[in-house]
Amino acid sequence: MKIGKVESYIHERLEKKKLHFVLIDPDDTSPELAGKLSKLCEEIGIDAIMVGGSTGAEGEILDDVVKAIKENSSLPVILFPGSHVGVSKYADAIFFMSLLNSRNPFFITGAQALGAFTVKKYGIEPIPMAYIIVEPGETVGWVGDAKPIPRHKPKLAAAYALAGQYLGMRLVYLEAGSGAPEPVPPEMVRTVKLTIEIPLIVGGGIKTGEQVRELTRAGADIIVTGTAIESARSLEEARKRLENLRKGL
Ligand code: 1GP
Repeated sequence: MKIGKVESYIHERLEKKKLHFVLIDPDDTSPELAGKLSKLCEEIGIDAIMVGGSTGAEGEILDDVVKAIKENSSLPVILFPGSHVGVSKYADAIFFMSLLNSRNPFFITGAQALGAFTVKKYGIEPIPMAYIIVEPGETVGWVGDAKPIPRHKPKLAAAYALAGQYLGMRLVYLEAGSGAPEPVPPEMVRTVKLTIEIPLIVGGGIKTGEQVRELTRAGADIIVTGTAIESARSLEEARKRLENLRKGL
């Protein structure tokens, strides 16, 4: 499978710097707000917008949010699906991800099989990604029936990440879960980064520039934040929070 436009864009940018993606969950964000947030993201230098969630991110609700983002910014929109229903024809790419440490085969290969023809029909660029859930895992850990990696067991995370790379996946995503009290431990990020040769994405519970600094220094190539701006009460507050996070890049 050849590398598509969005994946090339990610690689080109990674040659120069660490990246910051913002996650928008259509279940909590109206299309109008998503449009405004995406404009803000582009203004302050966010590299891509991810769209998805564990619950409710499907059908018209998903389509309307993706359309609003596309109308308001030129950033790539990458789907971050909770299952086969998280596909929208308006997106540029999809993290074609497998929850490697799920106990339920549906989240490892089942949803992927159910969604594959939809991705092909719509011509969305698939980017194969190993998705690994770390404690506490939050909603996605529960919904995805994960056996979350214990926070003090970095080698277990590295073993899954390397398995993902050897299975042909081209990105690894370490996920503490949206809204987690603490992000993935930097020590775990360091161990995984030393083990794999593909880009490492880290998300879940990242709230401060200091945490971003620790994680990028430990080896995270791409940082994902969602709640930080989702919970902001105004666009101004969202801007401030994003700018603070970006100081750590
Ligand atoms: C969740 O990693 C992302 O999938 C973002 O998490 O909402 O905690 O930033 P937050």
